[in-house]
Amino acid sequence: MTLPLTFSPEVAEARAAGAAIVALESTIITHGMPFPQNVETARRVEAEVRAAGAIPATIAIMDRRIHIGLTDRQLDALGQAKGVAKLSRADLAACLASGGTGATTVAATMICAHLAGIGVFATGGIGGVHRGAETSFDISADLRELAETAVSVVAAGAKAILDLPKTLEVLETLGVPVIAFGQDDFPAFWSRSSGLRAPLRMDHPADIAAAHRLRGRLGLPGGQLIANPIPIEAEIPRAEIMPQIEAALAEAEARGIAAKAVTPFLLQRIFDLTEGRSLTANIALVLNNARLAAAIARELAAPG
Ligand code: PSU
Repeated sequence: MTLPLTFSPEVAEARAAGAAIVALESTIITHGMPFPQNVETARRVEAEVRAAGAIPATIAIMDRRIHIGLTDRQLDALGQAKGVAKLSRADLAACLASGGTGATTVAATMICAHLAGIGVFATGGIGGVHRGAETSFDISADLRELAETAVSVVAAGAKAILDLPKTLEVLETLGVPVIAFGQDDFPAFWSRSSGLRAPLRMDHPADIAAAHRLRGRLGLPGGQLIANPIPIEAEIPRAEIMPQIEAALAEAEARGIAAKAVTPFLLQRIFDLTEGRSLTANIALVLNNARLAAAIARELAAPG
């Protein structure tokens, strides 16, 4: 049985030419940002990847196929669709089998990118260990995917709504390289610093690409988390956003929000509480991650 992959014309051409390709996820479009900013941002992210010399491949599930690269019309439709499934490792195949429409999280996008031979992927922030995980056991499947699937993920750290020390602990246990780009601290999504030191630091995309390749040669499974801090002019300092994060977390708990609904609920509430500032920052950090991912993809596409 052949893989149910459908490449957009642009991505098919890039593959044939051996060009640099950057995978992009779709949950950020369907569950992470409101319409129309979601579609506008997705388009800007794709344009940013192209401007940086690589080809974007936004990934989503439609009509029993894994789409690697979406046309403008598909992107627009996805951005306005209702009831789209938020897919991770557990439900990717079931969605394909039943013919549903699904957006891919970090975990599912890594799986699909790897099947398509794409080594690097840009997103906003990965999922991780939720606060209170010691009782809820809520740990994003994104972490285990990083341990298993050989894709380098460029993110502005893990989302600051999470328990970041525990997230770093789990990544260490799983043997995932966590590489801060250009600074010592692990970034905290809307803020440049989490107050925690990242286990590794790199300052050049070529080094990140070389480490990615070396892991493959050494037979080490899994990918790398490239933690790229939000640009200084766009950041919301930690002290400023923390009260809003706390308020949103308290509300989620009071309302009994659980499992897959937690992250989208918190992002929406923090958007309301910051009067849209969190979304402006989120857009800036995704664009910044797209640029770095394109630079890494170009290094990976170069002979070496
Ligand atoms: N980055 C963003 N916004 C998002 C996400 C990433 O800027 O909404 C999505 C990713 O798809 C990630 C998911 O995999 O949030 C994490 O969800 P959870 O905590 O339920 O695993």
